[in-house]
Amino acid sequence: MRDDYLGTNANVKGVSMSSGLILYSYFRSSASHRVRIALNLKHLKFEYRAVHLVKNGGEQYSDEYKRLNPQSQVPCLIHNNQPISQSMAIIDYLDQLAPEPRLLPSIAYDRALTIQICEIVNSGIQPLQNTAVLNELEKNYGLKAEQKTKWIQHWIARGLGSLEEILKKSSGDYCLGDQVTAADCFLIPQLFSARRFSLDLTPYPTILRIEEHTKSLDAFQLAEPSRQPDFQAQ
Ligand SMILES: N[C@@H](CCC(=O)N[C@@H](CS)C(=O)NCC(=O)O)C(=O)O
Repeated sequence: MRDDYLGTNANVKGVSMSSGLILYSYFRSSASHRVRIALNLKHLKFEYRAVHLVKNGGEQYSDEYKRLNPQSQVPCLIHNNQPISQSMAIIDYLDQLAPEPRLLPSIAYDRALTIQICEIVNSGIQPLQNTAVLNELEKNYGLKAEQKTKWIQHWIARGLGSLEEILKKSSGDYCLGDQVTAADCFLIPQLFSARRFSLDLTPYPTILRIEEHTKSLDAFQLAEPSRQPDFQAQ
């Protein structure tokens, strides 16, 4: 067991709930949102530690946080003093730790389809709207606010368009039939970002139908950005 990762966290606000799991998160981070849903679905209590991605140039760049995640991104889950970053890896880990409900299905094709849906969000949409990418576009390529919004809308629409086609075939109440999977954990937070950037979601009726079903689940409600201790209205 490593005990050299966790410092005093002078720069991050903690809300202690006395359990072995600690989640470094930012209320608006869609990747953190995915993990919050997964933890809630599995009824795993966790201590929430907020990392403000904007304040003071971003707390994710502090030396203290970089010891946990050298990539300077949230989320980062700590278990047994060991850090895990990348929401896909975290959710896979949680599936090993607490197998019910299983978020990555055991049937090979269902598992592949789940990961396919997750990755469309994880590598096809979210990285293109990440804070660091947007800052780079602004700073070194001169993009103005309006152009950045168009850029974001373009990539989200492209990703949601392909998801809509896949989900027409794969979904029941949720992305894969009537069982909640990791695919739902990835899809729903992306819709919060889509709305934040004023994307018209009417071309995606299947996605909106799935979202309606998740809205009735506590695990999804409690994971929403507005329910987090570091939430700030804008
Ligand atoms: N693929 C990563 C994405 C992580 C990520 O991009 N996190 C964003 C917030 S959603 C972040 O920390 N951004 C900070 C920055 O860009 O400086 C995951 O799934 O965990």
